[in-house]
Amino acid sequence: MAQLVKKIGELGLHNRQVTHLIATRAAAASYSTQSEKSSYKCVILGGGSGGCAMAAKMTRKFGKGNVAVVEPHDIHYYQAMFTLVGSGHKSLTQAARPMGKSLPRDAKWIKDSVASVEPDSNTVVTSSGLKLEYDMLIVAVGVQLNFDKISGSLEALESDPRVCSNFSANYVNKTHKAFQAFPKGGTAIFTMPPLPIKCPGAPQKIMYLFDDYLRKNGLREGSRVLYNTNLPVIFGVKKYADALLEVVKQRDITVNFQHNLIGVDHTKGEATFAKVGADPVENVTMNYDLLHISPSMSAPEFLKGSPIANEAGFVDVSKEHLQHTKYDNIFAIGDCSSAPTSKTAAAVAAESGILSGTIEAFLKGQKPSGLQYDGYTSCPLTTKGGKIILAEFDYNGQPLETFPVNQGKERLSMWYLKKDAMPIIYWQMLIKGRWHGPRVFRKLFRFGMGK
Ligand code: FAD
Ligand code: UQ1
Repeated sequence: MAQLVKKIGELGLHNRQVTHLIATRAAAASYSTQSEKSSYKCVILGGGSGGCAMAAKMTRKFGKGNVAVVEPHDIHYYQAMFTLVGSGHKSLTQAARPMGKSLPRDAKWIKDSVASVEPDSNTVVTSSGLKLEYDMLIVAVGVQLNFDKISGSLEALESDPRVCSNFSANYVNKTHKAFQAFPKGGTAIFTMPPLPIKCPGAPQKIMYLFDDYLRKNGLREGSRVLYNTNLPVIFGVKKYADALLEVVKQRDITVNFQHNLIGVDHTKGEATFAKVGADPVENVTMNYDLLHISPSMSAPEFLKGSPIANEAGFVDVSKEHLQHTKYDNIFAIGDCSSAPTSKTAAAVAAESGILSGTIEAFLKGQKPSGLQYDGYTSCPLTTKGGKIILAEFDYNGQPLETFPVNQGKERLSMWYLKKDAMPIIYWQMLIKGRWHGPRVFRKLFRFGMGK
């Protein structure tokens, strides 16, 4: 309970929500002592976007007591809102819900973390030593943040008010404070690590909102805004890359391609970057007055080297149906899967619809034959307060836009879609397993023609 109170302090929750959170936590705790059962029809690993969506679907299918979710955290975060939390347009409280309220009531929440998966004996082992047997397993554990790969970054995030990161619930609240403390004429650096990461647009979305903040507060003149990216391009899809290159030009933002953040010295206010591909090795050190860090990411540690992972550590599933390539009763959804899409909640939504069909086929003893996942993913690029370029594309990097307008243009309508409509869709539909992405609308707007 002491830990919960600390968490509440960190989050700055209101009294009503605190009472509610404690009540939910208590209910969930008694839930997990209710039964000794350790064998389930369906075990789901992770209670994030994909885990909640599939838990809702599987509970509706198999009924109470047949689905277990292993998830160590008390709070579920709607991480896609973190960009607007960092920019000060939303609060962290608005992006948080108690885990017990995010998971379906009829699923059993096992508040523990997964230590290993033993697919040959259909068993999951948790950190506390619990052994769970499953008929089918859905892996939805997301990615881990590797701040430890950037020397000095964690110390800087802990103790330097100029250093922030929208990628972590622990540090996202520092971002807007760092905006407010930024001195006119200073230098702000936004970093982009090697892929894969979740929401690869997020490292630059917050930069545009910062630039907008400076302009609105008369602080932009004489100040420098830098985007230091490990990549050789600003975005992976040409249509949106062209639009974003125009945005950085108009806003006088300096883009340093192939610069990978390797170290931070917060005592000197310095960030060091390795020049990617330089031979001999070449590093460059820059001063900062604000540093927004996007860390590199990988599959969670327990997956790396596990029998269900590929060489990179991601769950090895077919990219069309999300079923394991070797174990028919294992499936993956979201950021931890090997599906080579851009990792987003929008992708999770589309994948959840596909996975339902795959699981139906599996339960009938058949190979999946229905709709195939085309890699649909979406990235709402906040180019300023009130404007968004809504990137939507498939596995081949081909635009797959929902609306019958050019989404490569900055639009106010898409801002409202992200700020006001998406949270409703997320909380009321996606995590309840009732949102499979905007495919039906895309079809509708095109009178059933096209993809
Ligand atoms: P997650 O939602 O991260 O959930 C993984 C869960 O697994 C977590 O609850 C974790 O605690 C749990 N877990 C981890 N390890 C273990 C273990 N060993 N045992 C048990 N449980 C474990 N997406 C969009 O579509 N649009 C956006 O605009 C957007 N913007 C973003 C901006 C930011 C700053 C960030 C950080 C993300 C953004 N995303 C966006 C991406 C989106 O949030 C993720 O792609 C999505 O949450 C992936 O869902 P998931 O279920 O795979 O992983
Ligand atoms: C989406 O489906 C989704 O999942 C809920 C997001 O994550 C929060 C998104 O950011 C976006 C843009 C979509 C796509 C939805 C539409 C209506 C284009």
